[in-house]
Amino acid sequence: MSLSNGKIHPANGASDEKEKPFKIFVGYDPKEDIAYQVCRHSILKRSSIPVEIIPIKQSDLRKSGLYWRERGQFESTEFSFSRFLTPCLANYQGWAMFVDCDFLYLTDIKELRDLIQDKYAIMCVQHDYAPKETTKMDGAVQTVYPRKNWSSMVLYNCGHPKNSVLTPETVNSQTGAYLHRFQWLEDDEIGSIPFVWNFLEGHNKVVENDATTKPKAIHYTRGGPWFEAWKHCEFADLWLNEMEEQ
Ligand SMILES: [Mn+2]
Repeated sequence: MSLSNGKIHPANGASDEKEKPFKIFVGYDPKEDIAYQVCRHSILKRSSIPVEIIPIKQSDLRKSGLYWRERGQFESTEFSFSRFLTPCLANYQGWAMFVDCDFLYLTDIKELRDLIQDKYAIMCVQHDYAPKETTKMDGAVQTVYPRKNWSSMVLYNCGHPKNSVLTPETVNSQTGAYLHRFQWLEDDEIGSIPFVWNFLEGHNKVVENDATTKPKAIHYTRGGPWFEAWKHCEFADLWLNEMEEQ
């Protein structure tokens, strides 16, 4: 399979032809290429608005001089820090989304985009969550900290003045705590999105007859079916079906 940058998906619905594509930056790790492909496919297939999906590849960012920090021992993926370049990569204009590659979308991304409110600097699912596992995926150490998982899917108001602090210099030098806890923002500048848009496999639960608990995007945060150890995880069938139909 080949990766294509900046694939533009035409609108399926009756949206304005002049509408700018919604930019979606997906964290890319060469160890999880298939996860990226399936995530991308799951968004494009259901989208009724034009979207532009751009993988955040550390090797490309290093070549272009936007990323130079050394990999720390607590970074479980190649996009642990580079994700915070999202506003920069979107030229500090409009709204753009960042999402980890280990997501599977089950719903039209337009529904998520329609939740955007310009008064916020960012919007995300505000999990109250402490993971039970101490290791994830291929054994990389997992750390526990406040706002865990909040940064895995974020809508960035890239032109918001507060986000201008997210320069390459900041992203390359600041601590994990500063970045992952959004310490450049006040609490009331962070908008909240329903948890079903970052439904944590193994943690969040579907409640029978409660439509508000039905996942719109599944996050295989412990490791997904593309890893041998997780091939029977909850919702594995949905991911495997999506992979096969590509
Ligand atoms: Mn993840």
